Amino acid sequence: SPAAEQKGRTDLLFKLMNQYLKNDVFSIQKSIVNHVEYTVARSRFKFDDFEAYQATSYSVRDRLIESWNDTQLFFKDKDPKRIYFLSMEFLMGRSLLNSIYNLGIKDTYAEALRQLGFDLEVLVEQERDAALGNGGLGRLAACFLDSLATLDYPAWGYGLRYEYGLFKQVIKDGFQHERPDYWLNFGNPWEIERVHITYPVKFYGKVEETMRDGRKHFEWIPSEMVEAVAYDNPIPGFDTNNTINLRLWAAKPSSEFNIQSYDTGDYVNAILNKQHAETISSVLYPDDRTYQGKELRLKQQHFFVSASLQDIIRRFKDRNDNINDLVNKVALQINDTHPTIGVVELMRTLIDDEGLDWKTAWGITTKVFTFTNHSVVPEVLEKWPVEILGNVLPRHLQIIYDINFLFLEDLKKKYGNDYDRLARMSIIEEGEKKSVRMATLALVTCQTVNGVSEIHTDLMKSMLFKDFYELWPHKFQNKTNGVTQRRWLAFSNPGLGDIITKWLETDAWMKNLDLLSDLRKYVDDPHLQEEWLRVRRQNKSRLATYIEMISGVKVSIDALFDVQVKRIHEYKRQFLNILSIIHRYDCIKNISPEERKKVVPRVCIIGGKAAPGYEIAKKIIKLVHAVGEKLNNDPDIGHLLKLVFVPDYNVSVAELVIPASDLSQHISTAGNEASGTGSMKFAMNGCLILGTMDGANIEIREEIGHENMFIFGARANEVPKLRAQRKEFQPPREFRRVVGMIRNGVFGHQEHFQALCDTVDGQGEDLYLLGNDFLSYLEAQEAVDKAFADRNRWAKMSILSTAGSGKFSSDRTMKEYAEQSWDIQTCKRPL
Ligand code: B1N
Repeated sequence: SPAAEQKGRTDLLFKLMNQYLKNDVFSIQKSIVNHVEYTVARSRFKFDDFEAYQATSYSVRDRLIESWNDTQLFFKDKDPKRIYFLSMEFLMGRSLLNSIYNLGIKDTYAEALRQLGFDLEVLVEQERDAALGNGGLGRLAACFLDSLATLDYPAWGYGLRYEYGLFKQVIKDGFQHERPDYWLNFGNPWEIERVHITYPVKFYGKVEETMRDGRKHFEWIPSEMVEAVAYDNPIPGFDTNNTINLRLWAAKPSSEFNIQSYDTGDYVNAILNKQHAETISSVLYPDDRTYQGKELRLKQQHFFVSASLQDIIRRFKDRNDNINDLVNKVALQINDTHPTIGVVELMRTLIDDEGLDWKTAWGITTKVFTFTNHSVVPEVLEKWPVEILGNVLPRHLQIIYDINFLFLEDLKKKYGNDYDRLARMSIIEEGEKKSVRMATLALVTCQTVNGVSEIHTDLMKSMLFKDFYELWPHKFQNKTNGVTQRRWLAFSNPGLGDIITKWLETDAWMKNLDLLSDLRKYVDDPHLQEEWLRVRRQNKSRLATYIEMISGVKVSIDALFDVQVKRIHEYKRQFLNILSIIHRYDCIKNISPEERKKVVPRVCIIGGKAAPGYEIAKKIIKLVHAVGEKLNNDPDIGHLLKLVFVPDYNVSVAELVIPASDLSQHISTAGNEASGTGSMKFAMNGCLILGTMDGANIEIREEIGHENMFIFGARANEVPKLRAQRKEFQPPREFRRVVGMIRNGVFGHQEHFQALCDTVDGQGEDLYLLGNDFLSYLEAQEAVDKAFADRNRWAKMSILSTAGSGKFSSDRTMKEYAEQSWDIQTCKRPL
């Protein structure tokens, strides 16, 4: 009978695979060697490091798939309310080490490989970074996924599978050049292509109005259709059986659409025309924080949210019949405004495809979405020209107009004819070129909006979105960012991790970072201080080797490693850092050999990418090289001061640099950095912070103690006034002197730097107040020298930095979102 046959088959399947893959050394070796033969197709008797990396990764992937499958089955069975994290960027970095650590099989893999004649540490270096993000925003999304998996939340990430991630930075002659990031060229073992999970995504065309059941009905007839194909990236949690999913969409030509174009006789051209569909997911836009209005970017946004929503609704319908239950089963988080068109797409789906009336659709949509804002200044808020939006997404523009009409009607009831206010709050910005304000659209349609640090949220309420805060105070929340301590402390700084575990007598801090505060008890213990400094020295020595390799500059590990690594931007003030380095150089040059003996030696390290079109940022990179060239080769200076630029700063380079830094700089003009997350990684690793009262620095200072940080500069509330008085401001003599040195060609290449100097000493310029903050910056630098000269004091401050960084775990951030924004519960798979 069919039933018996079925049972027979089930029994057979159980027999074939009745347990998980084994994780003893021999089983792991077997699976690696099998992959050498059958996946990589090399001989088990002869394979190189890269092939060993590939085979190792495939064997880890097998284990990830087991866990992924079972977790997804468990979620499906329990059908809890799920959180979907929509983001244009996920800056994942490498996966191998992170995966085996999280799965708890790192040591066994290391041993298995050692016996086979390979060094895990070497293999790990073979992996290309997945750089599907620009910086903080993308890396935040990646840290969030790690925490969501670790905390057992029923979560998925959704994004784009860019063929080219963030450009590779190549330095020639001190200038940045951009090269494509061919990260997929040698295959990607960490993704699973789902050839059958595809959705059509529509573009362009027109909207037809008809009557249906006595109601107006709108039908969007697109003129372009592109297929979205799913690629799943398993995200294992740490110390849990849960593995969640990051689903990334790639664009493929639609197989259904436009079939008739083949019948015109021009078969070859019909195919070539379809090829351009794939360009939608081909490249990540580098962030230059100026709104560019590129049509392809809008298409990327719509492409990924439309595919994601179709996928989410399909999954919802597997288990639910009533679309109104969506609000109980689905939470949609939008990472900045980039996925905001998804709100409109959901309205469109509910009304046009599901046949709901406006009110019902609105009721659902406005309950499922929550929005995180990541910017402080209004100039960078995303807007789309009505013309472009209406052309690419005609039905969406209609819906946006309808939303805006109803919203403004409501506002009029409240504010009467306060037209200034209505114009400010309208989703549509009037003017020569009308445009859609995406942040306003998100504010009007989302259940909550949050900032990413306390000061940022305060500024959102009092400046950026003041009108909206007055209207809907209950919508506003703060969620201070965090980072995952697994990747950023435990795995990238195992030496320090071991010390922490030893002194706390537990490794529970890996899941509960608040425990770090117990280190305070031992801060004066000379043994702890000794061990602490020893590991930090080892890390510095690793970095020194790397620096010599990339730049040829030999640096002393006794020197203070002073680091500023982040995207290059005027508001982040790398230029201020360079000016103080020049000042230091100038001082050393002008003192006696006797006095020089008292100077605390420094290695200044700067790294980061400039957006390809951001000329001033590119000049800053050139200046770092020019100044470095001069002082690294000055025999008067010797080891007292070095300046090196770390090229192509990315997640992997960060993992090397952060554990080896003594001091890190987060010196944005107050009121400009929404949060900053690099600072949290440095603090966790026992690196001291030199910073302004901006973004998360303020909260870090609260946690670590002001006496353990070096804070300087104007406060956010003083900045507007100082800016207004720029014309009258006379920068201090010291400032004028160092800028003058650049202008006068002390570092050569004069012609390149005039425009850069103009930004700080031109009449009424210096928007970022470098001149205003210069003296207090120099004072803070002096305080740094003094503290570093006292070994014990520095050790103590370093330990207290780590001890005070418990709050900055992304686990804490994710719990806050889960409880205050998404209203979701954990869903932990038993083994
Ligand atoms: O988001 C990070 C914050 O820690 C940083 O302070 C903030 O600058 C960063 C357009 C952005 N804000 N906006 C972006 C990225 C790409 C793009 O195309 C804007 N990134 C941030 C995490 O909260």
